[in-house]
Amino acid sequence: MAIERTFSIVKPDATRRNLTGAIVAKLEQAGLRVVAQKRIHLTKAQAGKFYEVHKERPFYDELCEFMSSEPIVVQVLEGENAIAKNREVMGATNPADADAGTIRKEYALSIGENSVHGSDGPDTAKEEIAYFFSGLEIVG
Ligand code: RTP
Ligand code: MG
Repeated sequence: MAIERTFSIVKPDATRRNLTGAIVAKLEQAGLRVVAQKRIHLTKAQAGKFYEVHKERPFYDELCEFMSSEPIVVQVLEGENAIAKNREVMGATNPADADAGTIRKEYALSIGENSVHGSDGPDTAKEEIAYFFSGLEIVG
């Protein structure tokens, strides 16, 4: 199995409730390694660019407001099968549908304020990592 990298965000609902450490612990326990990490506060325009793929969806404006409302923690995770593994630990988008033990089941407040983001494939992982980190900031 190849070692992969994926992009992860601890969203504002989680940073606000002081859950960053608890969420990172779950990712680490699943075998993912944090190889880059920083705390930032996005502008609405920066959030809009990140979520551009959703710009026609009814929740787009609300999502961009939310993601720029308070600081977030952005990170690069590395490990075997990291993209799928991260999505597995995160759980379903809607916490009501998420499996027991997943981050969203334990911590998410709603389908919108759902505590974490994770890349959904190799191409988006690469793009999203490059949007937030320079090569020098990623230390494997
Ligand atoms: P993410 O991109 O954040 O990792 O989440 P995801 O793949 O599980 O979900 P996606 O369909 O890509 O949606 C991106 C984010 O938009 C918000 N959302 N709100 N109000 C709604 O119906 C709704 N649906 C999605 C969530 O914050 C979701 O994570
Ligand atoms: Mg997504």
